Amino acid sequence: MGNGRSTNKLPDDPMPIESWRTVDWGNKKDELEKLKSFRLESGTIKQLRILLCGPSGSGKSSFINSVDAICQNRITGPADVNNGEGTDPELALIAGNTFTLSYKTHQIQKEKPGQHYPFVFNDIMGLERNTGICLDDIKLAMKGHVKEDYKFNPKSALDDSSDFYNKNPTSNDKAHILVFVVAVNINDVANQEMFKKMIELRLAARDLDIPQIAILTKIDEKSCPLVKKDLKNVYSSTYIKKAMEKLSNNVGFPLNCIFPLKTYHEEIDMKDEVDMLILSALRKILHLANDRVNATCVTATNQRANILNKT
Ligand SMILES: Nc1nc2c(ncn2[C@@H]2O[C@H](COP(=O)(O)OP(=O)(O)OP(=O)(O)O)[C@@H](O)[C@H]2O)c(=O)[nH]1
Ligand SMILES: [Mg+2]
Repeated sequence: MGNGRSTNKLPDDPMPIESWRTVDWGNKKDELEKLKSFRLESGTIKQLRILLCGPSGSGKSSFINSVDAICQNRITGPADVNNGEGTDPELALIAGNTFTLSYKTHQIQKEKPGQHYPFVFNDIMGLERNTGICLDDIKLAMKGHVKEDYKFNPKSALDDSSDFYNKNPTSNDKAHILVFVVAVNINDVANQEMFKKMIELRLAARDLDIPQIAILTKIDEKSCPLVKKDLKNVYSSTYIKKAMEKLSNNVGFPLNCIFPLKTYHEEIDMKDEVDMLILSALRKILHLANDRVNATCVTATNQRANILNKT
């Protein structure tokens, strides 16, 4: 009491702590090699589908662009990103402050045109406190019912009579992992409504047997001076640790499923430390998704074998 701070406000990063997670900062070449050699073990799907969700302006589209940039070794921009400052008032009336309006699949090109990594990202409209994407639309996207270019309507979810409704989704259309993209300062502006939406989505993903992970973006913002000065301080920062713990406590992600990073949103050149944080999050995303797909295949094969044995 008496210091004038809101209870949700995180402290300014006063005392660095001992680094509590290891990042091999000099190991980018190896990380990239591992990514290039990543293959799907299961023969049943063509690619892993990574569905991104999270508050509007949290950096979903920027994350996709950053993965693409790392894979191309140059700054690229397949997904449209908005400068959060100047949202068109007309657009804000329709969709709040969210910039991405449609369901888009982004492939990531390998060295040669026509060759792609065995994973895709799905970018969607952002969550907003009172408007933004309907949660039911995200659930439909998880199940593979949403077709490419569907324009989200914050007032009502996709109807099964729409041309954009995929009535018979295959295992390729379904999401294989749900990635929550959350800006580090969500805890400063914490609103229970947003956390409630994220919890509902986590539970829906759990019920569909889709693993979930969170990435904490914008760790370079001025609220975190230690990390702004040097990204390598990320796991020595009290501010980042507390932000991760609050996200974990409020939405339920285990700490080892939360990855702090910054995206390429202002740079014109690549930086190894930016790449390393993104690559370590991506490695976890791919392994979690791939492991779950493999486990599902084994279960399905066993079930088929049981049925055959009984007949
Ligand atoms: N400081 C900082 N800014 C970022 C970072 N990532 C994204 N931004 C900025 O945040 C704003 C929103 O980024 P987007 O990638 O469009 O966010 P989004 O989640 O796709 O937003 P919607 O499509 O509106 O839901 C842009 O101005 C970005 O430049 C980051 O890691 N650090
Ligand atoms: Mg976007």
